[in-house]
Amino acid sequence: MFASSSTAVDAEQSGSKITYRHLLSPQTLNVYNPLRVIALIDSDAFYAACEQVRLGLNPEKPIAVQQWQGLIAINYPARKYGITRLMSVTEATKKCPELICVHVMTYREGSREPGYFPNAKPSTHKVSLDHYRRESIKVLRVFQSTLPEAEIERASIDEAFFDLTAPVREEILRRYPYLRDVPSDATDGMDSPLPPAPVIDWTGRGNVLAIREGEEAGVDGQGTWADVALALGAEMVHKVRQEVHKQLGYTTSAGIARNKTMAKLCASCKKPFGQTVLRDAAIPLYLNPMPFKKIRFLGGKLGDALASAYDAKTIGDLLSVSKEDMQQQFGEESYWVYDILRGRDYAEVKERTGVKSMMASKNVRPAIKTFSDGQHWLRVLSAELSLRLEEARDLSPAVWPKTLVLHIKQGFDAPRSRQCPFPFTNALSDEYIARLGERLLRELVGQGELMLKDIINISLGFAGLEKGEEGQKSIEGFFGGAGPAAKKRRTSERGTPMPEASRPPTPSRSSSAPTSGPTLSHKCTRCSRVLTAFAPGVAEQSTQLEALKAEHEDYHFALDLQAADGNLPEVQEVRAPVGREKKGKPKAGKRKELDGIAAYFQKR
Ligand code: TTP
Ligand code: CA
Ligand code: CA
Repeated sequence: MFASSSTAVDAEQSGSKITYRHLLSPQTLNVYNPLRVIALIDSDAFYAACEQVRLGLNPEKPIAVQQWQGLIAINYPARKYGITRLMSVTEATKKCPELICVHVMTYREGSREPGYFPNAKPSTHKVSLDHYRRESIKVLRVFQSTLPEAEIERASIDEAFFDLTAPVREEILRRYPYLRDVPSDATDGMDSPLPPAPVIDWTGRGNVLAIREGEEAGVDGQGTWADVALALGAEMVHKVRQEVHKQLGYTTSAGIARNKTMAKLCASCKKPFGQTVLRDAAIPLYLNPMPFKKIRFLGGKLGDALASAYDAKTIGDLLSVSKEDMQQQFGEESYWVYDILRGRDYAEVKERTGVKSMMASKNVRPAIKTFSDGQHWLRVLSAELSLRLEEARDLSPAVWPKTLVLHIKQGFDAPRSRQCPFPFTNALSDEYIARLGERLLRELVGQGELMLKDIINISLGFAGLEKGEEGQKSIEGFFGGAGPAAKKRRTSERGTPMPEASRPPTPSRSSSAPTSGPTLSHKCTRCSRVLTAFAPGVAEQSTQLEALKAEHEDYHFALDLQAADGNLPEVQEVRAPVGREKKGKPKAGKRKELDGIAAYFQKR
């Protein structure tokens, strides 16, 4: 009935052993449950869609979002003209003269809010993704309100994973109430297999990937209870996607499968505004011919090493490699590669808790040569940070950062940073942040006007964002709270001198000691970027480093997705780690040089 184990599907996934326990026992509600349903929803041409909706443009018109002279998002009507990401505006308008190009919002010195400023230039302005972040939160809210029972993990600015196992289980029991009780004559009790599954009508549930070559996808409705679970999950996903479209005007695409990797992979099969279901039995036909570099985490050096060690290109090419062989070549932990090649992935969908840090960063072109240049960029970065902190406080009023951190990168030197406490104030302003930032900069570069070495990246960030004391919240409440009224009040205060009590304190030597002491850092094995935690305590640093790593992984995730489409974009301002991507072929295949799988990536 199903593919043999040598091709892809293990017994657990085949559905042949689905029992009452899998459906009824709370203990089986875990990543190994064969009735597990995971979805990934990704917004179509997200930034372009945000601009189309914001400007009230006809969605059929070709629209692209530009950052300086390059394009970073292209809607589907524009893609028909062969316009791709990172094409220049000139080249794109040659291909499609009616293309509507919207420049991303920017911060410029002197303006408190980012705006759609004409003549935005990298030498004076900084890209702002605030509008897209806000829209992304709105989409998340619709997800949460439409599917309150689902576990939702925001995976990047425009996509989220859903664990639908629990709501799907409820729905199975609602529609097929005869499954609620184990039949009295079932010899193995809870471990007895479920009765045969009903024939599934896949109509309206999306693009259903075929099990066999030549099969008209989705026609074969006879399946397992695992397929029924996917079909019900697909209904839920369809509903939530319609809701996003109705409420916000954004189209999304989705993948529905047994796990995160498979859901992510098949989500791009029917773009735009489509969804795809990958049943367990359809995994071999879908996966085996695929270049394995398309898979999350196998796109980089590890993928290169696998290709060279086994002279392989596709997933199918690697299926003959035994687990033992792989472990010998790539270390103990390569079991997950072995699993992924067979469509198995046991990573959890984890709701991410609130932000712990935020950072505004700028790769400066031209480089900062004088202290006044530095002041200019600090004011631009402070405007962004202050807005983002206000927004975070609108969502969660008592949140306040413990520290302000400044990183600079001078030439090829390793980045350096200083930090100081960030005292609470009722009158948060750009100036409040910028003045502290200036003092940190002074500590890093000394008193002169001329920099000894050009600064090529400057990043200002908050760390240790936590809910403050209750008292702080109530004082804030006394002054009008952190909601819209407070926002208005703060806005009206802009430009007026800061009251004495809310002036930033002078950072003391000890409070702004270099963070180079016991700082936790992590070197990304894919791009060699060094991620450094800068929170004050070791425990906080460890949490922060995890968050930075997760964010950085998302960044590669997005790049991998794009690579799957045939382009490899390099965008500097989307996320802001300091450093540069290193290129070059790894030496692969030799045990000594590999040092296990750890040489290629960080354990998930
Ligand atoms: P993606 O989801 O990768 O792409 P997309 O939403 O534009 O298009 P698709 O329909 O194929 O999903 O990225 C989401 C947004 O992130 C995108 O609209 C712009 C931004 N982005 C960049 O700025 N640079 C990049 O390199 C990538 C990959 C994305
Ligand atoms: Ca997208
Ligand atoms: Ca995406």
